[in-house]
Amino acid sequence: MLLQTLPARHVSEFAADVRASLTKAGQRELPSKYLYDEVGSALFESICVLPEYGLTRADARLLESFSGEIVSLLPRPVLVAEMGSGTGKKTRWILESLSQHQRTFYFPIEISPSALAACAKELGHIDLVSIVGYERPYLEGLAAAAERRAPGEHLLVLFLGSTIGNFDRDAGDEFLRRVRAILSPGDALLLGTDLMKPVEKLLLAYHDPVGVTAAFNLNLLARLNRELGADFDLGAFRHEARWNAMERRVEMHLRSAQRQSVRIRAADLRLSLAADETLWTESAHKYFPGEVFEMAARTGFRCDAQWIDDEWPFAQNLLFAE
Ligand code: AVJ
Repeated sequence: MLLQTLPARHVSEFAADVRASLTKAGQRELPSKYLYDEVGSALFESICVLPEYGLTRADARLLESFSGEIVSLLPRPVLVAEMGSGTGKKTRWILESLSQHQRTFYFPIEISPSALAACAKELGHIDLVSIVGYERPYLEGLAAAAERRAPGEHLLVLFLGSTIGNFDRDAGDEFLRRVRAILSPGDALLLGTDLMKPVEKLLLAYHDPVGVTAAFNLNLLARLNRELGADFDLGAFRHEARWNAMERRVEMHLRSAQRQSVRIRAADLRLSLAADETLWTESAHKYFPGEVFEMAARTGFRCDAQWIDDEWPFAQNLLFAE
């Protein structure tokens, strides 16, 4: 795989993001994208095989069963760009179906270098598929991939695994509009969305009894210690998964078990945390099937098809840029 990298983004950007989200008024936050360093990405891969976390298997089942049908609905020739490819395991089905019709360029876009390397290894040997990876933020990578398109070639953008669920609903709309602005009419977006299900089931998916999700969440503090010279005592924080019924999302928090003070050297910050105060680290929004058609219509797309898993409510949605 050819790897397109930008000059290493500076620690200072990470430090500035952390500082801004920890010092904003009201609920303190940490940006969820920083959960995925090498350790975090490995822990996320483990989450995906937990019996309580059915999301990734549902996503993969739908792609395995319907990639032929999905591909048959696409204009060709088509280039494939994937935002947040992870290890690329689920994408094999789409690339194999496509390569029955055409030679295919695949552009995985991933901020985690370890995930991108795994992706190259996983998908690097499919006949008639060429990979160029972009270690960049999603929209920058997508713009770069779109530039590689020759006249008459379309783009299929993959945004799988319900990563859209990390965004608040308004921010999700805004993100889809930005994706749309990079696309041309007739280009496709395959969007994976985790659907509403009973709350007990959702909470178990984000608070598994083995503690893998707790480790994934706490690793963010360990990362701040490693990379920003912070002194978080991981034993003084508890993982928490909360259902926010108003927003229809699971929120992950880290709850401070006691009054404590933490220093984050590279962010030039000293934090005083009250007992029971939380740091909000991630959101996972859940959708109704019909909601996706409305999201598409609001953001310059048309949703032409939707496939829903029978075992774990999850939808693949095929959108076209209008
Ligand atoms: C990768 C963002 C889709 O929200 O379900 C899993 C991340 N966090 N368990 C999700 C996650 C805790 C996951 N996404």
